[in-house]
Amino acid sequence: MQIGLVGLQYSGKTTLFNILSGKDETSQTMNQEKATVEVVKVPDARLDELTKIFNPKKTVNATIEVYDIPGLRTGDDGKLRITNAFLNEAKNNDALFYVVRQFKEESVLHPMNRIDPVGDIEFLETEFLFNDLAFLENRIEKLKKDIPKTKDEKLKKELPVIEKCFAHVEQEKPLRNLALNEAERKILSGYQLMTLKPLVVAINFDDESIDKVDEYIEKAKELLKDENVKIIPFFAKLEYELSKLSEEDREMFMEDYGIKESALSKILHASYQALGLHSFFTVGEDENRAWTIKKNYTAQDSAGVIHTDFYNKFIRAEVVSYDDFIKHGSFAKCKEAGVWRLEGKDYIVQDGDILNIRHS
Ligand SMILES: Nc1nc2c(ncn2[C@@H]2O[C@H](COP(=O)(O)OP(=O)(O)OP(=O)(O)O)[C@@H](O)[C@H]2O)c(=O)[nH]1
Ligand SMILES: [Mg+2]
Repeated sequence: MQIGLVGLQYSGKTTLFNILSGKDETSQTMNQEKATVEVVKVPDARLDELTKIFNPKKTVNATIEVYDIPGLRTGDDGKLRITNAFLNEAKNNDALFYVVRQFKEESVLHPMNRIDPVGDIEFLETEFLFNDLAFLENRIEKLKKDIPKTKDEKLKKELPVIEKCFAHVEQEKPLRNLALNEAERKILSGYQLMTLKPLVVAINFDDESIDKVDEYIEKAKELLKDENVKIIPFFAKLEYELSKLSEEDREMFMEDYGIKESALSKILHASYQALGLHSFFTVGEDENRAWTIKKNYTAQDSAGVIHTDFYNKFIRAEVVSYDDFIKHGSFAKCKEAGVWRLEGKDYIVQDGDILNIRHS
């Protein structure tokens, strides 16, 4: 799974990226031209607990790939707009994170000379809408030209879907708010439409503005009018400083500043939520591991995430929920208590299930 940090120049993306990856500021490349990627471990207290119990040779956390994409900057004509290089980097991600700037710092330029996080969100939304609109318009034109000349039923099926999207985007509404069925989503899946991607908005505050957080979040919500978009505040500079402290000191300072959850944890939770993801576990002497799956994955789909062979040769899944396991302490006790189950291929795996796949 890949998430991309996008925004205007100097909004704090690389600073945030360095917090996520635990990197030092010295490795931060200013004025970088290309996106940088980091594989970030997803912390999971439940997995840590299972490791204490099983003491395996290896514990493997779920991971998420974070792309730090260079921000939009003004061109030679003094105008700020999206470039193809930027779009190509942004398009490859499963979800987008808008990183916008509230922090005030005279020594750090803003490409539009303003501190207006909600205005910056609006700018990004408008640019992406415009981009999708142009793509959809071209696609409709092409389909209308090609359909009379071909027997390809696929093209005929595609046209109404593209037209439906076009009508929506034309009203300046992002595609993530449009109701689409599975077949329609499949048709669109290859096109990497920007406003169809799940979105999280991260506002970068300075520590003097902690009391203004709610106000800005309300304004951003009003602008986006979308229940599905999570808006999270973070404090890049402050949290970067804190990330260098010992865990104990960090927790103390976070409490002092009224920061309840670290940027890392907030971002990972928001990504899971935006993408409709959760985790299941496998345990054993050799390895304990957390696996990331979509919330609607069946036992067989989940087996396939471990290994394609497990999908093809799936027989049954042995299932115990994490809570039941902790309550009873061992698989044998779970069996006695009747909470150890054998489930078939269509069982919908729940967050925290401990699975053992039986296969031929
Ligand atoms: N005072 C203050 N400075 C910050 C904050 N966040 C970032 N900065 C500074 O702003 C400058 C730009 O931050 P970056 O994280 O490099 O910004 P970016 O979004 O990666 O910029 P581009 O990659 O050029 O798009 C750096 O000098 C940071 O130290 C903040 O919360 N407060
Ligand atoms: Mg950067």
